[in-house]
Formats: sequence, C-alpha cells, structure tokens
Amino acid sequence: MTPTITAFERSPDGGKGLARDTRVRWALEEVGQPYEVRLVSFRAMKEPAHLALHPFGQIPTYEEGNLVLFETGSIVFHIAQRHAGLLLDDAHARSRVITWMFAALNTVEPTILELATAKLLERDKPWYAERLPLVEDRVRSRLGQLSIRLADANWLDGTFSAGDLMMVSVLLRLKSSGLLDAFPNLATYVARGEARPAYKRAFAAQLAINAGEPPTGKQR
Ligand SMILES: N[C@@H](CCC(=O)N[C@@H](CS)C(=O)NCC(=O)O)C(=O)O
Repeated sequence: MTPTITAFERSPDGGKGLARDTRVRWALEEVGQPYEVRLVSFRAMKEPAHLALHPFGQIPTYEEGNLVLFETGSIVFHIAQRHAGLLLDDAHARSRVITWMFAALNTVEPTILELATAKLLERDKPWYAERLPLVEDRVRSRLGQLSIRLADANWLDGTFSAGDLMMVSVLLRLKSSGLLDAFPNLATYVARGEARPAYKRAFAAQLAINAGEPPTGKQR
C-alpha cells in the first residue's frame, strides 16, 4: 500500500529542505518505498480534517491504510521497522539506533530549535543580543559532545541507520548559522548524509514543490 504524507503547500524556508517532511521523504527513499504527498496550507493544517490526523496541526503526517501517524520520530521508526536498511539486524545495535534517534530529537534538536526560535521571533526584544550567545553556547556544547562521540567515524554506529538520518536532519538546520564549522567532523558527517542519493531525491522532491514546479504523479 502506498503511504501518503503531508507537506507544506509553501514551506517557510522556500525549499531549503528544513521542513520535517524532508526527513520522512528521505527515509522512504532510503528503503525504496514510493509515496504520495498531500500538500496543505497553514490554514488547512489548523482545520478539523487535518487536526484529526495531527492533534497539533502540523506536518508531516503519514497515512498507510487505516494507520495514521504524526511525529517524525515515530514515522521514521515505523518505516525503518517495515523495511530493511535503516535499523540494524543485531538486537543491541537496533536498540542503539533507536537511542540515536531519540538523542537527535530529544537532546540535540531542542537546542537547535531554541536558536532558530530566538533568531526568528526574538530579534526585536531588548535582551536579544545578550541572550543569543547563551543559546549558541548551548548548541555548541551539544555539538562538542556529539563531535567527540563521532570522532573520525563515518556514522554513529558503524553503518548508516535511521539514527544517522535523524541526526543529520537535525544538524542540517545549523548549516546557515556557521556553528558547524567549528566541528569539522560534524560538518563532514552532515555532508556525507546530504551526498546520499536517497537524500538528494528527497531534497529535490520538496524543492520542486517550493520552486512552483507542476506536481508530479506523486505529489498532489
Ligand atoms: N515534533 C514534530 C514537529 C513537527 C513540526 O514542528 N512541524 C512544523 C513543520 S517542520 C510545522 O508543522 N509547523 C507549523 C505549525 O506548528 O503551525 C515532528 O518531529 O514531527
């Protein structure tokens, strides 16, 4: 059964791939699962039809038959469980991959989101200039810890996994900030993720929508 995901009709980032449908597209591309996309406007996201799928009125959602999921961690985990390639076979390695997914979403992403929120919504506050370095320091601290753990490895646990997919997706948000530059192994790690053919297909698909190209058979 072909799953359907939702994505922004017009992404606020204009197609930089930072909207979270990109990570779901990436997972689907990695495992070779075709999918359809339903585009939603900001208004439609807050209306009952979408709220029935996503209680917080956000994208992405994932529909497969009578299964409806929201939260990218859950969606990517579901895809990884159903298909070979994103979770490792050994039981302990599999649990470590899941740990890295949680770490990406629960420990690394919050600091990065705090920075994004500060830059987007707090610029006009009198305390913005004083607070920004503190927020950046919290991001740097997490990056430093992650950088030490990754060291000179290609991926977080040997082979590319859903843990890397999620971690790279989260770190991609920092590209324009310059904060990754102080951690060359993390910058290379992110570039390694972006170089994967599945990522490139996912990125191109979301860019096509935001560049105003006519929808393909997969996107409506
Ligand atoms: N924790 C959620 C976050 C979902 C989320 O923040 N989605 C954003 C797009 S990337 C959104 O829909 N924002 C619009 C809004 O919250 O109104 C996930 O990982 O799926």
